[in-house]
Amino acid sequence: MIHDIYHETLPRGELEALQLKRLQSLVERVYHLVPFYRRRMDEVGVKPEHIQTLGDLEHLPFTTKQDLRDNYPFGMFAVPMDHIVRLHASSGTTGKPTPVAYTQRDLDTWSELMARTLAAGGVHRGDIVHIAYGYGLFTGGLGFHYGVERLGATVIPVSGGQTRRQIMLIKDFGPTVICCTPSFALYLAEVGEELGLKFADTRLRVGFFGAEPWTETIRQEIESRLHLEALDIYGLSEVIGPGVGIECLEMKHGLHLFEDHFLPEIIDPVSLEKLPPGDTGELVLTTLTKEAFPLLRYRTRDVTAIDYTPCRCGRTLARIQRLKGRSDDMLIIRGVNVFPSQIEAVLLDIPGVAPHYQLIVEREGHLDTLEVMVEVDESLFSDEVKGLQILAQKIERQIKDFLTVSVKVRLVEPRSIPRSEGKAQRVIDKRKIG
Ligand code: DLL
Repeated sequence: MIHDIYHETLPRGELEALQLKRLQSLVERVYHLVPFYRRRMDEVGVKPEHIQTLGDLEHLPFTTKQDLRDNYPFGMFAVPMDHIVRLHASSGTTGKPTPVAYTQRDLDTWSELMARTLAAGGVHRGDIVHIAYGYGLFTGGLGFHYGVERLGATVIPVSGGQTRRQIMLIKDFGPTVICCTPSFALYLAEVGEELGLKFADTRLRVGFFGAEPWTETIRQEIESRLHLEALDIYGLSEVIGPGVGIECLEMKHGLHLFEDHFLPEIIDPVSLEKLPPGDTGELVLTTLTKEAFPLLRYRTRDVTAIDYTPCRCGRTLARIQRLKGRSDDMLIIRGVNVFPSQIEAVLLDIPGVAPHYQLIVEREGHLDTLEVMVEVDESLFSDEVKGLQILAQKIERQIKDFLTVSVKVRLVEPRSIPRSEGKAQRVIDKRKIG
């Protein structure tokens, strides 16, 4: 059952008419209710009545994470506090978190979007859904929770942590669906196998993995070890949480964006020019329906490309490609742009190398160094040192070939890189600290 099939399959003309109507009402609201937006719009001389077509979006100012920080904590909210029924906060890598707010209607919209997300993966009433995303200020746990309830399926609100206990619940409660970060899925596979659980014997059928970058190779690994279909789900707290984009089962080639609620653009992160469909750039999102915390042209910093061609599943919603990284956490190593996911792709193509790695960036004198710490299989590790050296050199060569950057590879024992029960910390950039 697809919940809101009407909005998922609208002909483009009708969808755009709806988007324009919603955009006009949004701009009207933020101009009158949020001093920050009024100031920004006045600065560029745009009034709400100037928004006559979707193309006029380009005249509106961007909003950045820095703007949210500058208005900390509640300066960007568009309704009085007594209309706000929920606060969450984004994880925030530096300093204070960014609070985000929901009215009751926002929670209804979010639940509906999450029900649509789950339905895109074939989830229905009668399914049992194991939610191992963290519950709390993070939007993952509660976002999924309300979506499952809206759909009428059964929730197991496990949250993060207690991995061995989670394995027991997967065995005993028989969930058919699992939701967690891709790195935690691999950790569950590892612990489950250690405890003798045969995932093929569980009832798990489909998983919703997101909240951090991952690759096709990791997808294949999760699918084969957990014996399920692994779908990529995208979202960010500032925009709503999970429930912004989801792959459908028919075509795991891009994530459908819920365009009836979020208006996408792809821009060049340097020139800020809008890019045509198919070009890779930074995703910018405008929330069309949110009441408490609306955003105009929010720069997500997530790098992807957009495709408006129809999907075999029948949805007319545009698709974004699996995220390629972020325009702000992109590492620049001696002048070369490096996305951690590119290094991961190289590592995962090498037999004997585990999908657990960490990148350590340092500066020696004026030179950046990038060390790739990666776990290898037990069997390799018990080999003689010579064999390990040859393997390390091989990886160094392949990374050099692929990325044109020289790195130092350090092979470490299985399980020596700290596991995370939420998002994996892939990059340690020591250049910023000292
Ligand atoms: O991670 C919301 C979420 C929860 C999404 C559960 C999916 C599942 P934040 O903590 O605000 O919100 O982090 C948002 O995480 O801007 C991306 O850089 C990254 N991210 C989210 N989903 C994906 C994905 C949640 N599927 C930030 N692939 C975003 C790659 C992702 N990166």
